[in-house]
Amino acid sequence: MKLAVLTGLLGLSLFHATPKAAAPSRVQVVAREYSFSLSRVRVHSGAAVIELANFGQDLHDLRVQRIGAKHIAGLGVVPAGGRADLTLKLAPGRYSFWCSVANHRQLGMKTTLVVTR
Ligand SMILES: [Cu+2]
Repeated sequence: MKLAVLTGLLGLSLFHATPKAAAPSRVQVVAREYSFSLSRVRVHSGAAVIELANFGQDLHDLRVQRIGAKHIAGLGVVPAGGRADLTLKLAPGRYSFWCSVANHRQLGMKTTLVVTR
């Protein structure tokens, strides 16, 4: 019983010690044939919502990889005129963004986002 009370108090104090989470950064990626343009090229680390907006006429998708890391995050194909959101927790670094449909990356659908502390 005493332990439960202590744990409860500890939980409460930890909860109060946690700073209020900042609103996620938002970055829009506009896809066209064949380019990717970012609404901003630099964001602070932490939660981010990446929106892929397909302003083109073909299907496009989004792949995101921190340069030097193995993991690749992404969104499936978005049709012409469509949008989709990808929520990520970004660590400081440089991130490659590209479209993995056919040879779109080679055609120019790629860009880089810089994440600062
Ligand atoms: Cu594409």
